[in-house]
Amino acid sequence: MAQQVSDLIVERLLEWGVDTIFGFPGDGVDGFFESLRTHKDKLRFIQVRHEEAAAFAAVGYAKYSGRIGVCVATSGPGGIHLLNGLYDAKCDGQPVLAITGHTFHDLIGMDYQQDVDLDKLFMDVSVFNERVMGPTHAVNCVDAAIRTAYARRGVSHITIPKDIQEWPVSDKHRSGGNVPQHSGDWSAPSSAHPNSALIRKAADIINAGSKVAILAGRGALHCREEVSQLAELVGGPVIKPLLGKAVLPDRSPYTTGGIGLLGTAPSIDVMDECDTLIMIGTSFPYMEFLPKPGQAKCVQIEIDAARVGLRHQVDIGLVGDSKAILTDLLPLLKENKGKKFLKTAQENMKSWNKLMEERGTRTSMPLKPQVVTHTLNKLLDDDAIVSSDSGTIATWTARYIEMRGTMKFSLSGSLATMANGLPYSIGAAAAFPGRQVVCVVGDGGLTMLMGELATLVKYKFPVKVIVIKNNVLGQIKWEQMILEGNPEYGVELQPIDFAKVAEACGAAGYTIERPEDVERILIEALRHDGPAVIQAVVDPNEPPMPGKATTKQAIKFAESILRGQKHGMSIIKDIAEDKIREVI
Ligand SMILES: Cc1ncc(C[n+]2csc(CCOP(=O)(O)OP(=O)(O)O)c2C)c(N)n1
Repeated sequence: MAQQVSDLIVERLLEWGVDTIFGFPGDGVDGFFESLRTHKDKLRFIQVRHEEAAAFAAVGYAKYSGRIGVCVATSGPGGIHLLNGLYDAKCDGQPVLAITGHTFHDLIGMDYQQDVDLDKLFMDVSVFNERVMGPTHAVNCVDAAIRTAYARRGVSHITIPKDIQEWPVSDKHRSGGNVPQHSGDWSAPSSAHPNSALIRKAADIINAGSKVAILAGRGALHCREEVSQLAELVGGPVIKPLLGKAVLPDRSPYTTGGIGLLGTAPSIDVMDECDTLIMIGTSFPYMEFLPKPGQAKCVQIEIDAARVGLRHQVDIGLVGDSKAILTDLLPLLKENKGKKFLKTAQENMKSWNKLMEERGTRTSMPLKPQVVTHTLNKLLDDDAIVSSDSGTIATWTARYIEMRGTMKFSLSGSLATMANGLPYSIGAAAAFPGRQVVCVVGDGGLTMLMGELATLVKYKFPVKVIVIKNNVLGQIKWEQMILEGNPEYGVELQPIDFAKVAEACGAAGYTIERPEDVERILIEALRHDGPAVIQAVVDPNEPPMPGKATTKQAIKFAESILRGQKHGMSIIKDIAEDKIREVI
């Protein structure tokens, strides 16, 4: 039975089905933590080592489970630390609730200890953002926060002044208009549905196309069957932006895999040649990889009307749930008999997969990062949950970790932040005990939130952290060279022995240095009954080559070498070797 305001909040969270909350304590949330303590049998608190990780863990939890992720932080600095993770939720449209403390209610604005108006600070990041004013406001705030986070797929924030958290439950100051128990704990799924005339028009456009391309993002993750049927009917290859990597298995005959700099060459060909584009649940940002304006007719299926036409001109926009819309659309589509466009894409994928296999099985030293992810892929369970950080690791993961079975995959999509990979895995392990949880991270990204290795140990989360150790901020090194034409600067990292760090935290630590050891050590580490860090010491000069390098990129690269890029000849040798292997 609720005694204080915080109890009302915790009990309402329980009524909404919240079972886990990630966070870090502080005097600004002492009252709330007392309620967490008295409800600990029903609501699990996962203590992380940095509030940013709490927010990322909540995003990972939301992304993988589809349920709201919840995090808590103290007033002032704790709340400020949450922000990057909350922006990740905002940018990738995930329902996350952040609960923070504020200073005493009657000292707000008086420069008192930790007097940061987090509700003002969080205005941009949140879709719902309120100060809890007392016991009769608390439940209304929780209900509105959770409903809004689900409905608008974003961040809700409630901040509770330190003393109000401990105010006794009472109706004494209830306002006349605030009818007791008027607020409901029910979130309605979106019921928007386009009318049948629009769906007919969309079908006509698709039926008139002879080279149909399908771009299926995170909004299509729940319609694998419908997307496969669509691809089969229209003979259209499916391209998957990274957040939609699990829409289809990577070896499905219908997909050409990823898009963008870390995508595949066959996807580039499909986009270059298509005459019709069907976009499903995607706001993939890099428009230069989409068909050129005027090249293709476009049907966009999208839950958020405001995003229709955001990246590409649209002939018909169908707003609503993609599964429901595809179910209505499929019976109206004519079968493309020859399926020539799809067959060509399938042939191209054979060559691409062969090339990836070549690059992933090199036995030369230094060890190539692709050899690690290529081998890891073969060893993963068919229901593994894999997270990646931003960096060259995203390229190695995108290209080598193949979705199959019920595997799930994510990374920080639109925000593209570093350091999310390990905390996403904490969220995944909390949501899915018993499933294999793995993250592939860079040495730069891991160092940012390395304390979370201790969190894995504390909660016995058997997460396997694969750190691709190149002692450099690899992605930026290559961007400086290939996109800017500059020699690398400010990107070298002081080497760290991550296996020893893991051991110091109480996890297992493994080191891989030679290609011939990769499989054996990965098998041993994956079998380890607990958290483990596997550091793979790799070639820092292995470039994350785009699916098709452009002349401009080659010129910029040459410029960087001429302007003094270190190890220029060794990099050229690596690239030349890759090219030679492509042609022989
Ligand atoms: C928080 C944050 N800071 C900086 C960046 C810019 N950035 C993107 S990738 C990257 C390098 C990542 O290095 P590392 O984790 O070592 O992975 P690698 O690229 O070497 O595989 C940087 C600095 C970012 N995306 N996020």
